[in-house]
Amino acid sequence: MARDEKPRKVILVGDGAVGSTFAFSMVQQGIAEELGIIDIAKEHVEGDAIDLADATPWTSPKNIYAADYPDCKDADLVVITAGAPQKPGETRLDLVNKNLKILSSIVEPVVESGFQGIFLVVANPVDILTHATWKMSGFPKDRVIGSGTSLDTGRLQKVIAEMEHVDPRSVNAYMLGEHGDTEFPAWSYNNVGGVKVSDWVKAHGMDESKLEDIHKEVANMAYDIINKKGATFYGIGTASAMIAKAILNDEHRVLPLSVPMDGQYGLHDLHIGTPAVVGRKGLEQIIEMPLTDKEQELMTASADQLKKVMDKAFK
Ligand code: 6V0
Repeated sequence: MARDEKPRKVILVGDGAVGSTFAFSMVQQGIAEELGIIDIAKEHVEGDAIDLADATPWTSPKNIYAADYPDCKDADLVVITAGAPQKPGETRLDLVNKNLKILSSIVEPVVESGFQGIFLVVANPVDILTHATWKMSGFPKDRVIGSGTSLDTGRLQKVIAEMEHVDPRSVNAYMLGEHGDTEFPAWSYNNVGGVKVSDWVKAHGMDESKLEDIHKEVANMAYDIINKKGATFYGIGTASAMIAKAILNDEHRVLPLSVPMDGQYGLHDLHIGTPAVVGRKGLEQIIEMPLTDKEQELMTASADQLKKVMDKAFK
């Protein structure tokens, strides 16, 4: 950052497992000069802010502090990770009522502060909470973004990379749809070096069921982790720091995010996971991937599932 530039300021709301991992990832990567943290567990935040600041002598100078809602006024980004996490056996959609309540207690005071920046929603069910944040805030659509299928896409890239023995960063692949049980891989696109994963699988003597196995493994990974250790946070903490960096550094990066549908895939009035371009102004472009008929059916089914839960929750 040049000396005369405004420091990049982030307010994190929710200092639990996901929030504190996000904060640590931000500190380690030197993303943002100022990080304020809000949580109902105020003393915990005070301790965490000091603990995080203890990492800065080996990373980069950063102003980290326990914040309050008026501090959001001149923030560039408010990241919401506050909310109940899944318990073993619970789906993300099961969290909707509890987390909508928590969300409204956050969005209102953030907006009241005069906040003019961008909301990044991470708490679950992320697609519905992102839509609700947009509605509650009255913000334009380009200033409310959800982490969408970022984590799931990373998981998919990792599984394909292990199978093909390549670096995950060389895997071009997306999970699309709801960040949840109805998400699906875009097999008609997913490729390594231009060779479709579906063709690679065939060329290596496997049939279509291999693709199904990968889909299931990715979709069930969160359940597997939650059953074993009670929560997932390293993956999403790192992925959401990457999204924050793309926004704050005006990267115009294409990421699989929860964004508003306005006719894309024939969908309206909901947020769902698809590739989108983000930068300093927030959401710059929504990319509608060309889908096969089968993939379009999966996207429609994923949206229908979200709509069903939303209709009940927003009544
Ligand atoms: P956690 O460890 O229980 O942390 C939640 C935090 O929120 C706690 O510190 C609470 O004190 C705080 N909190 C609760 N109510 C409020 C409030 N009204 N105002 C401010 N703070 C509040 O949960 P964890 O960090 O594990 O998960 C947080 C959310 O992230 C959950 O909804 C998860 O389901 C979700 N995840 C989202 C992922 C994604 O890919 N988008 C991935 C994993 C988890």
